[in-house]
Amino acid sequence: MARALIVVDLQQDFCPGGALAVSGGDEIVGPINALMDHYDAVVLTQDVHPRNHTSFADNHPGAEPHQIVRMPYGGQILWPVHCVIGTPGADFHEQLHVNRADLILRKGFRPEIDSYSAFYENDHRTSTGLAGYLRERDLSDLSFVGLAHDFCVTWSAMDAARLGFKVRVIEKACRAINVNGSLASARDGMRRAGVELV
Ligand code: VGL
Ligand code: ZN
Repeated sequence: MARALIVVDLQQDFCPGGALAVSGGDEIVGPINALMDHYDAVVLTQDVHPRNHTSFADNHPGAEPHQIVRMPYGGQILWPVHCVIGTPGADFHEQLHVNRADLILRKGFRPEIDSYSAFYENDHRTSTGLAGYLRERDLSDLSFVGLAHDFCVTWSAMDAARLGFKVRVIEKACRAINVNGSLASARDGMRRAGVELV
């Protein structure tokens, strides 16, 4: 049984100065680089959206960011335009040790559906293929870090637990968006799903 560090969405747009900046997002880059030495594998996830993505408030006339709309796959929070494919905002933080990655997994590239989790798009059905990759490499012990704690980190960790992986979230190497109590309910959900918070 081997151990993987999964670094979620440590990209320019989620760091201070970015389009969907998470407070203190840049503070975790150094600690995450240091953690990489202690794992058998490093996976980076990258949130990438086409400009016409359905999660952008801009693409819903009259809508504002953080508003919830109904999609065929369920409720969807609308976000500011962020991580548009081919723009600097979609790039990783410039200090992140990207060359240490075994795998860079992109998600959110389909215009009609968002993907918070690194395992499934927001319909909870469309697979990204990550579980298969990890299983084939016998990477069954997973530690999650990155952005945002209460969205992409949480959804990824909960899916991983449901899929039978051993899952830990290293909270000091995460930062949250925290809209409408989202961090508290995220931590609650993770504990109930059997995710270890350290
Ligand atoms: C994320 C909102 C929209 C995240 C991505 O990485 O947590 N949050 N897209
Ligand atoms: Zn996104």
